[in-house]
Amino acid sequence: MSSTYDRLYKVVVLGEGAVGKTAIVTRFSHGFFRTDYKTTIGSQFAVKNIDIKASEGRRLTVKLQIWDVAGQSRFQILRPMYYRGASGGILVFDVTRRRTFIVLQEWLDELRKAINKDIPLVLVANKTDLPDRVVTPAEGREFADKRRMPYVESSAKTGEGVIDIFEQLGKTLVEQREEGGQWEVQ
Ligand code: G3D
Ligand code: MG
Repeated sequence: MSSTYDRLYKVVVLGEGAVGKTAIVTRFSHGFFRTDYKTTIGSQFAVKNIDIKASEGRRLTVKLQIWDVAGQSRFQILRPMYYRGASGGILVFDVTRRRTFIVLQEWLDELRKAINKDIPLVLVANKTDLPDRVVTPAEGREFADKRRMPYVESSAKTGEGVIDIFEQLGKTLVEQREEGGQWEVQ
């Protein structure tokens, strides 16, 4: 309770199994990439502070409580529980597997059904370091634009784009609040 921050937000990370959700959260919260972690069981969360530039040149310390929700279908029944109270989300697909892109809308539907409102989300095209990419940047961007979400390309392996994901989300969350939005947890 003693750590200092201006805002606290719960963030959920969504997307099919093996798209890189855990790798992104690990890279962001610990700054490294591991290949040996186990398939996320149920859920777990990481906490990390980021600095966000707010209006009038103010800087805010935003604490993100990031819930890495298990993507496998056998956890489907549990997921709505983890969505509860979320202020924002990160929706991840794997640029080398088209299926993970095609099912994005299902993830949005599941989230909306669980929390009954729209929350700020960032669309993440992950694994851009791999040579066998099949989903183009234009396709990803179009999906995001249609739903008015920021779009970020990332590689949890190289770290490229990872910080950007959370900064974009943090910025959107702060701006929503400044416009009288209702997404803040506390
Ligand atoms: P998930 O949490 O969405 O289920 P994970 O996905 O984070 O467990 O990642 C699934 C696999 O993809 C892991 O490989 C992980 O190392 C790999 N991965 C995640 N992000 C990237 C990335 O940006 N680039 C590359 N090349 N690989 C990535 P393993 O082999 O451990 O199953
Ligand atoms: Mg995982």
